[in-house]
This record gives sequence, C-alpha cells and structure tokens, in this order.
Amino acid sequence: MNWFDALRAEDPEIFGAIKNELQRRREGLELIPSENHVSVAVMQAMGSVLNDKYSEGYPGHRYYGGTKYIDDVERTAIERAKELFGVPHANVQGYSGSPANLAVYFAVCNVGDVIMGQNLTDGGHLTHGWKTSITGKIFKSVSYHTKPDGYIDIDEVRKLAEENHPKLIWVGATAYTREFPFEELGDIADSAGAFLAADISHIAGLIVGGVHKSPVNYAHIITSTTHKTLRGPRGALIMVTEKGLKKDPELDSKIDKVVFPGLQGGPHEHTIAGIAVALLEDSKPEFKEYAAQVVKNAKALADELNRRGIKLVTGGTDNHMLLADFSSVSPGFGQFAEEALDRANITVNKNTIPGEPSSPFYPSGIRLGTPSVTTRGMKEGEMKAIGGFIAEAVQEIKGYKLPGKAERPAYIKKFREEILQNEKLEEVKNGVMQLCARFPLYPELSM
Ligand code: DSN
Repeated sequence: MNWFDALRAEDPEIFGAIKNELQRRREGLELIPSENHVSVAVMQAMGSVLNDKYSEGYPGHRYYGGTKYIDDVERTAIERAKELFGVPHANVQGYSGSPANLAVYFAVCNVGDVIMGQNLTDGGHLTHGWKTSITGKIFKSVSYHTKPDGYIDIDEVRKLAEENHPKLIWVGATAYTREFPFEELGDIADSAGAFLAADISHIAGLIVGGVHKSPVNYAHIITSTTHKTLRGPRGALIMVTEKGLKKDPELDSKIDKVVFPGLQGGPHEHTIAGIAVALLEDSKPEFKEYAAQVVKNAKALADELNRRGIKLVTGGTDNHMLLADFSSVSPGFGQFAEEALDRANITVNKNTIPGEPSSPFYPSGIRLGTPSVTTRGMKEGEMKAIGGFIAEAVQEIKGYKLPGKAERPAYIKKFREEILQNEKLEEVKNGVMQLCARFPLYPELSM
C-alpha cells in the first residue's frame, strides 16, 4: 500500500492540503531557522499505533494498563537523550518548548519570584519572561539586553542579577546569532544563588554535532525543543545536569512531577518514539558532518549578504542563524521583505532587531537559517546563489515604507498586488525552483 492511499480515499481535502505543502517545500527554500525536514523514519514513528495509547505516568509507574511497549519506547528516548547530552536525567514528555519551560519555572520558583531572561526584542523567547507571556505576568520578570554591537551585555546581566536576586536565570534565545556565554552566565547564577536554565532549542543539534559549546557544565537545567536543529518531531526535552542535582538533589523528581501530573496529562508516545528515532540519527557520524555544514552554510550566506550590502545584526553568525537588519531601509520593512521573499519561494520570518524602532508585528528585520537547506544537501556554493536571490528580491521592494496605522491595510493590499505582478520576483522564483529541483526533497514520498 502506498503511504498516502488511505488518506487520499478518506479525506481528499486534508490529503490535498498535505500534498500542496509537500510541493511548496519541494519547490521552495525553507530558511526559517527553527524549521527542518525530518527523515521518513521519524515520520513513520509519529504516524504509528503509539498515537492510540494512554500512558499517564512514567516508565514502570503508569496509571494505565498495556504500557509494556510504550515503556520500551519512552525508556529508549530517555536513555538516548541522557547519552547524547551527557546528563543524568531527562524528561521527554513535554508537549513542546513552551510547556517544557513552564515546567522549569514551577519546579524551582514560586509565583511572584524574580526571574531573568533575554529581552524579546533583543532575541529572547516569549517564555523567558516577556510581558505578554504568562511567564512575564506571574513572575517578576527582569530582562537583560544585547549591546549596540548585538552581543549579550554580560555586564548588564551581572548588575541586574546582583540588584534583583533572581531565583532563575534563562540563557538561550530565539533570534541570537552568536555563541552563548554559558560559562559567564553560570558564574553569575552561582553568585546570585539562582538556578541557570539553558534553553538550547535552536542550537541543540549544533551542540550534539560539536559545533557549539555545551551548557552541561554551567547550567542546572537544560531545555530544548526537538524539531529544530535536532531534526525530530515537535516535542521537548527537559534535562537536569550533575550541577543541577548538586544544587538540589530532588530537582529531577521535581521536574517530573511538574510535567505530570502538574501541567500535562497523557504523554504523546508517538511523538516520543519519533524523538527517539531522531536522537539515534543525531548520534551518528553523518549528523556531525551535517551540523558542521549548517554552520559553514550560515557563514557563507552571511558573507554573500554582507557583500551585497545587507546589514546583519552582529555582522555575521557563529551558528545556524542570521538576522538581517533593515531598519536603515525603513522601520517595519521586515513585513515587506518576508512577503516579497515568500512570493519568490523563499520562506523566512519577519523578526525584531535589537533596539527595534517599529513593533513585533511590523518588525524591521528578517530571520534566516540554514538547517533545512543543509538537510537537502546544499553547500556553500548554493548559499552564495541564495544570498543573491535574497538581495535581488529585497532590492525590488526597497521603496515600500510602512505607513501609519490608518493607511496600513490599503497600503499592504496594494503592495501584495504589486509583488504578484513583479517580473523580477517571478524571475527570482524561477531561479529558486531550478535550484530546488537539483536537491529533491522526500523523493521516496509520492502523493
Ligand atoms: N519562536 C520560535 C522560533 O524560534 O521560531 C520558537 O518558539
């Protein structure tokens, strides 16, 4: 039986949407740094009978019968995570990164405690205490920032920690292109008596691949999503380090109790199976080569964008990600750049830049990343071509400027109509499609 036969017959509407998405991914460049293309083996583990099973609890201690094989799956995922990251404890049940981070808060803080994290518009994540996240409402959140050069302001972190006595400090971000100063943050947390939680969601695959420093000796807790550079399903890991157990010998069981029964019910064992498969793939020598190539590709893309006059926050990258700063073109230009690139089959996301002069919804930057195109097999030569496509597309729309709120809907509508008619963007799209055709995606899947 063909993998999709049953779905095609049963639900042509959803089958059609999946087919369209597969085609979109095949014919376009996915440059969102938090995305990737998982293996077919990972997809098969997720699309399995494990979906049907309830298994509240943990391996060997379940509230449901029939969990013998579920226990095998979850134990395997746990052991692989512990081995890969060099930690004594791993919880693999978090539904995704945000609930995993919430579990960390409730394991080590009480409502109202002071917490610290990187400011959202300086690249930090919503769940590290941003004002619109529950984490910024129920804890007293103190944000640290990046310096004008785009690097984390360590002196400010130290000063804020001395003044505010946080219970928990986050290191890790969603839009930061340089190596994280885990060691310095570890020292600051120790001096403040705080827990240090490293959220390595973006860079976990680079750490496993040996091309980014690991926080394992400096942080007490490590969280990560599993679907970014780790190239697994959408899920999360929460890990406790030796340092964490030294600070609180019950930290492992506190984390587990907050995840279940504190925050979640039945774990998604089909996802956990997919995570286990991804972690096995991540442990192979080929994955080290992949991670190294992700970084080489990001640096090559940065070089080409710099050469073409596109300004990058910090001037370049140490990891898989780049942040283009269009504030000097016009504040809020990220919206236009995202849409024009989308028109040319290049998927990116608009993003705030440090010192954002516009707003998170109409930000002045775009975020780019190389994990997905590297999975397709692209190398430095292709990055140079992609940098050229991006520069050409952006050049076409440089005259657009975000107007005041009242004029925005009509202005953006007109912009959308005009980019549809734009011949240069059509030409860039054709170039992108030709490049993509040389790097077939999921040739084994026919729909
Ligand atoms: N902010 C998401 C990203 O990095 O795309 C993760 O939550």
